[in-house]
Amino acid sequence: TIDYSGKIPNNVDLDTDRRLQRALESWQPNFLGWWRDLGPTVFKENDIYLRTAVAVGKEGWANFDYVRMPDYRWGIFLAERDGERTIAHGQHQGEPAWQTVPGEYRADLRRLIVVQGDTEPASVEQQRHLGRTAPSLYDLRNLFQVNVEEGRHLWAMVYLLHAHFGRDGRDEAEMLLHRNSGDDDSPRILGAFNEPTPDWLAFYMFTYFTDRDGKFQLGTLKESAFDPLARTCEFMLKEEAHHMFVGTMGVHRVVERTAALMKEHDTEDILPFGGIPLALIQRYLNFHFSVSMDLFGSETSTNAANYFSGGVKGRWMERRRKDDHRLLDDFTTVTSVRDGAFVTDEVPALSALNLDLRDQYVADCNTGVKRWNKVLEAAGLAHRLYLPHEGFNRKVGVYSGHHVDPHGAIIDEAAWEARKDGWLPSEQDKSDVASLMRPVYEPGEFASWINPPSVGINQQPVEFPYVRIG
Ligand code: BYC
Ligand code: FE
Ligand code: FE
Ligand code: FE
Repeated sequence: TIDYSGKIPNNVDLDTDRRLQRALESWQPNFLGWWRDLGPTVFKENDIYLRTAVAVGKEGWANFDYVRMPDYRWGIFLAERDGERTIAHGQHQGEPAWQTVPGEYRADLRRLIVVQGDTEPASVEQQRHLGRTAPSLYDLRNLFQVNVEEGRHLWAMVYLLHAHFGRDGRDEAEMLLHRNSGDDDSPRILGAFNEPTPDWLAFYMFTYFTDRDGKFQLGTLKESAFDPLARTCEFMLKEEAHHMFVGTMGVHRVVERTAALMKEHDTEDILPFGGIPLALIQRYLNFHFSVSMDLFGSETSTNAANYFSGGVKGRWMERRRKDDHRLLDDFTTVTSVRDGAFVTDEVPALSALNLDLRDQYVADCNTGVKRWNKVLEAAGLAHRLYLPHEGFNRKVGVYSGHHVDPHGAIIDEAAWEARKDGWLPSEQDKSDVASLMRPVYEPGEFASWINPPSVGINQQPVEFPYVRIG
């Protein structure tokens, strides 16, 4: 269970380490200042129906109640320690998991924790204006739930930096609040986290595709030989499940509404009837999928090989894999573009672990697309959504520097420039979506472009006042 008696809720016995406690307590006001300045711009004083972690076990870890966001109890929650845990992969396979950071892996671990930590506040910054235009109180509450949990994920990484990386760790923790999404001078580290999230369609796509990168990266860090990191990520993944839900069901409800309007008016052009056209949804999907694919790094990466061999990062579902978990003699194939054509090369499996993870991610992304297409099918429509080709709109890895259309045709610069507005959200698309983004803040009412959910949060009715207005 979690100790809520001190300034910082935790289940790591923070009160037994005064130095660490003081260091974190002096970082806390910086965090709160950042939340005030760069967190949600509206509803700062309202009661929001939020869940807070009360324990980390399988059953009943969350408590739901009204809370004002600045009073949210952000804290440090690690999954329970398994004293027997051994390292599952790499050259230290079978050895006990590390409770402290080995000097040899200090730089790698610090880098991974910093990159992970950087994404969490970035997403809060990206989403800070969305409270002005939510399609319902239910959705507004879900936005804020995601925001406070991303804030807590920052705490999770800051704890590791303070507890295990000394002076450097404290400096890195400061920098996590200093870099800001889209900032000209000190932007966030990874590309997708400097893109704006201007509207609610972008928000659902972001939580579907970009939070899902989080799910998969956390899944690999959950396998880390560094046990405190593994345990932190294990608990973060429980919170992450709700972020996946927000994305999957958000897009689902938009598609339901779109399908209904297409049938009712017998046209694809449903914008005049207050709906989001399917072709526009596809362009948003194309964008968010492709920038999220970039988050996996290069297909072949010596960083990734070293992380795996050293033990600092595993693979998705490492312990369920049926190989030797060392991969020293294994090969795999990587596709790239050469002389205007796709080619496939054999490479050491160790070098292609970013691709291994990305392929798992793509398979998972497809589950939602199938689900959304069932909505279209049930409505008797022939249209379908799809994931664009893996080479489409890529800035990182083997496809960067080439142009591939969503269907997988390699095209030249001129063709790309001429046609990209049909594949990616255009300025017109963004202003069309913006024109629909009017707040709907009566309990149980929903904007014209989205269906209500079938059930509410925590068994409350859909018309429950999830945010108390006025
Ligand atoms: N943008 O060797 P490579 C989440 C850099 S999301 C800019 O292929 P590696 C969340 C790379 O840093 C999960 N730069 O890279 C979601 C490297 O730079 P250096 C976040 C990029 O290391 C929603 C160089 O290019 N967690 O939690 O194999 C809301 C060479 O690349 C990008 C993690 O990412 C990019 N997209 O793989 C809230 C886990 N991609 O070293 C939260 C930790 C690559 O040459 N991170 N570069 O200066 C990692 O495991 C790895 O750093 C990466 C990159 C997978 C990101
Ligand atoms: Fe997160
Ligand atoms: Fe998330
Ligand atoms: Fe070693």
